[in-house]
Order: sequence, then structure tokens, then C-alpha cells
Amino acid sequence: MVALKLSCILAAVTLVSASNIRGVDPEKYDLYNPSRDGQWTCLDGSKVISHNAINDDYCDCPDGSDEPGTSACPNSLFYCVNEGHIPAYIKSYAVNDGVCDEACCDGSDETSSLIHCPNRCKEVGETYREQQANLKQSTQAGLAAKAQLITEAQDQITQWEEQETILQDEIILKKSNMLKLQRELNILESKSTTNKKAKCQSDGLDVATLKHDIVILQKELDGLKDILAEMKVKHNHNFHDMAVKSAIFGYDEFMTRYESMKANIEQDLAHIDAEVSVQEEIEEELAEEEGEETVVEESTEEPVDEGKKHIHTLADTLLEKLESILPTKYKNTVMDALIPLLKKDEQPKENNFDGGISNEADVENARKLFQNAENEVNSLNSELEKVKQDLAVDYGKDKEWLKLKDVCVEKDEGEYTYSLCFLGDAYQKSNKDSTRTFLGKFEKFDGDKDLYKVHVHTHGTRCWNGPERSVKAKIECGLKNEILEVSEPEKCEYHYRMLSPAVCQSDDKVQQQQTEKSFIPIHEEL
Ligand code: MAN
Repeated sequence: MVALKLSCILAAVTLVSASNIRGVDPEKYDLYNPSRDGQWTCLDGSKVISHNAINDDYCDCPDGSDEPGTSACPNSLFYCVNEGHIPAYIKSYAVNDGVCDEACCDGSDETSSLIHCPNRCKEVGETYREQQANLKQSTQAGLAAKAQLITEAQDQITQWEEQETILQDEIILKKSNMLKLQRELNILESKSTTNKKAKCQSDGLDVATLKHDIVILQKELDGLKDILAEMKVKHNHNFHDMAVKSAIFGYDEFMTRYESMKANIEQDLAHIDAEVSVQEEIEEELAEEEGEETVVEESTEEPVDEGKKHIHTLADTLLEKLESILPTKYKNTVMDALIPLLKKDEQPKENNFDGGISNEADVENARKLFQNAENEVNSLNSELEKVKQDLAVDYGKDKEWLKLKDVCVEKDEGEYTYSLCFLGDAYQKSNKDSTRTFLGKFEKFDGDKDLYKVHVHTHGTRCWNGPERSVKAKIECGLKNEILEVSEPEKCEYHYRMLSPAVCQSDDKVQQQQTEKSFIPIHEEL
């Protein structure tokens, strides 16, 4: 097959040589064969002319196909064989114009007596091949550097994801501790206030405190419920943490019973209220009849104990329910916080959360503990926010730009030194007085074929009477991060040409691009 094709080309070369058809790719010679009667049809089929009219320096065909070897047709192309290098097409107006065309290293574009163009294809070809080899080598080095960037980026991502999970868990625990300290503070504060107002304790007050405790507990339960709801949605679904899964399972199960449980509690509270108000009425009546002190002592006993009984039944129910649904991971912390409060009458009274008189120092101490816990939660939340933001950034197809974020490079361009930090800020610094002008903050990737090869920085310092300064950085493959040159084609619009391993493509792709390049048909004259 190959032999047949070669022999065809050879036959065509012989035929064409004979008819002096130059400027044509040998593979297309057979398109220039004459018909039997010595005629030839323009390649666009529009006209039949004499075969002798090909390359006669007169343009016959509208598509210029009859003058491939002269400059007669403005729309024609001349083919240089360039043996020893890469073939090329030049525009036919450059044929025999007295200038040796750079793209035609074999000198075949100039055959008139105006000038003699030597065949330079051997040297040109050698230099070209050397450059290609260097390019290949530097691309491979760049690719290795890029692979390293990708590996490091993956490690960083894993680290951030782990950090995110740890922070989320830690926040849940710290929040629960914070709620416990808040509750303790609330109790101490309310007792301190109460004690200031009335310097004695009554069973009626106990009931009020217990009711207050239940309201706080309800709030705390709601807080825990919100934490678990948030954990259910936001936990890292990729980590199959059994503790987290069982917490979610417990939460789901709890939620099926929560509303009815809440309704029961509210009903019980209403019941206590009703009993207390009946008792108050009796107290008032007796006070009128017999004198206040005796009445209060005798009459409060029964209903208050009744109220306490209700609250204790509730407390037991609550504790039982919570113990059964809380995941092991959080059970101890939560139960430790709740038991002392709910079962306080059954425990020895050691501290002021259990009904003693709280003093200012205790309140202040509890406030400090709560504030420290709150600060801790806030700072963990900020840390988590930062990690989430880092994870949300687009670092390129393979996250190749992650490790280069905020890596800065600069280039002295005479009047100014230009700098750019990848995915960060760009500046122009005067070499005369070192004043720095902000050229813009990274906004987006904006390449056509490869999105990540063009970086756009915007919202720089506004130009006097003009736009805000901005940068368009076009990045080519290289081993180092470097600015090659900077230009300002429009006022305050800066174009950077840069190198970075982050944009290197696989060897296949580079070769494919080089092949594409060699087929670009037109080379302009220098
Ligand atoms: C400064 C520099 C220049 C820019 C002018 C516009 O001299 O930032 O690059 O063209 O301001 O006034």
C-alpha cells in the first residue's frame, strides 16, 4: 500500500516537474494532471483552462489554484518542501518578492534573479529539533513538579477534611458543656436575685425553682435537639463513624416521641400551676382568718410535696428517655449535666446549684466559666468556617493550584517591578520611589481551551480618569513559577506572560499540540 502510494507520488512528481508545477504539496500533484485534450479544471471546479496556463503568472481561477507557484493570485498559497525540516505554506504574494521567507528555509520561494536564498533547512531543522527536545524535557520536568503539587494538594485536602470532622465533633461537645455552664449560671443568678429579695426559703419557692429548672431543661433539650439536627445534616457523610451514625439513629427515634413527650411535660406543669394557685387561695383565706405566719407553715406542706412529686416523676421519665436515646459518645457529658439538676433533692447539698444561697463570687465564677466556654465555642466555629472556606475554593482540575495559592513571583520591567501572588493579589511597584499600586485581586480562571491557564485579577486601584486596574495572566508550562513579561496594551489593563508547572499537560497532549502546530498552513514573512 505504502509502496503503491510512493510510486504514485513519484509518477506525479515526474509529471509535474515536466510541466513545471511548483508551490504544490507533492501529495497533491495528481490534482494538477492535464486532461487528454491538454486542459485543466480549477480546483473549485469553476473554470476549465489550458494546462499550460498553470503558473503562467496570470490568475485564471477564482480560487487562485492555477497559480500555486507565482504571486499572481492574491488568495493562493505556496508550498515549501523544506526537506530536513518541516514543510510550510506561505501566502503567494511573498513568492519572488525579493525577500527570503523565514518559513521557507529551502529558499524555494525565491527563484527570480532578484535574490538567491540559500537552503538553510539542515541548520534550521537541527535547531528546531533541539528546541523540541528541550521543550519535551522541560515539559516532563514540569509535569513531575505538577504531580508533586497534586499529591501535596490531596494530602492537604485530606487534612482539612479530617480537621473539619474533628472540629464539628468538638463543637458539639463544647456546646453541650457551654449549655450546662449557662444553666448553672442561670440558676445561680436567679437564686442570688431571689435571696436578695427574700432572705428565707420556702417550699413554694422550691416549686418555682423546680418549674424554672424544667423550663431551662426544656431549652437545653431544644438546644441539644438542634445540635443533633445540625449534626445529622452537616456531618461528613464520607466518614462512616459508627458513633455519629448511632447518634443520628437515636435522634430520629427520639424525634418520633419528642412532641408527645413535650406535651406531657406541659400538661404536668399546668397541673402544678393549678394546684399551687388553689393552695395560694387557701393560704390567703386562712391568713385572713388566723394570721399569716401560722397559715403559711401549715398550709404549704401538702401541695408543695404534691408538686415536687410531679416534678420528680417527670425528672425520672426525662432521664430514662434521654439515657435510652443518647449516643454513647455524648451520653456521659449530657447525663452528668442533667442528673444533679433533676435529682437534686436526693443528693447531698454541696454546692449552690442545689438550693443553697448563692453569693456574688459564685455567680461571678460561674459567669467566667460560661464566658470561657462560649469563647471556646466561638473560636472553634471560626476555625471550622475557615476550613470550610478553604475546602470550597476551586484549585483547578486536579487541585494543582492549591499549594501555589499565595505563592508570589515578581519581574523587574525597568520602570516598574510587577508582582503576582497566585490566587491572591497583584502589584506594580515603581523602581524610582518604591510606591506600590494595587493591580487587582484574583477573581477567576478564564482560559478558553484550558480554563486554569488564564488568571484574572480585578478591582485594582482605579486609574486616573479610567477603569479599575486589572490583570490577565496567561500561564505556560515551565518548571518554575515565573513572570516572563508584562505589557499594558490598554491603559491600566496589564497582561502577564508567565510560567508555572501547574499548567503542564501530559506528554501526549504536548505532542498532539506540536503536531497540530506543524500543520498550521500559513507562515507570515518576517
Ligand atoms: C501609573 C501606572 C501606569 C498607568 C498610569 C495611568 O503611571 O500605573 O501603568 O498607565 O498610572 O495613569
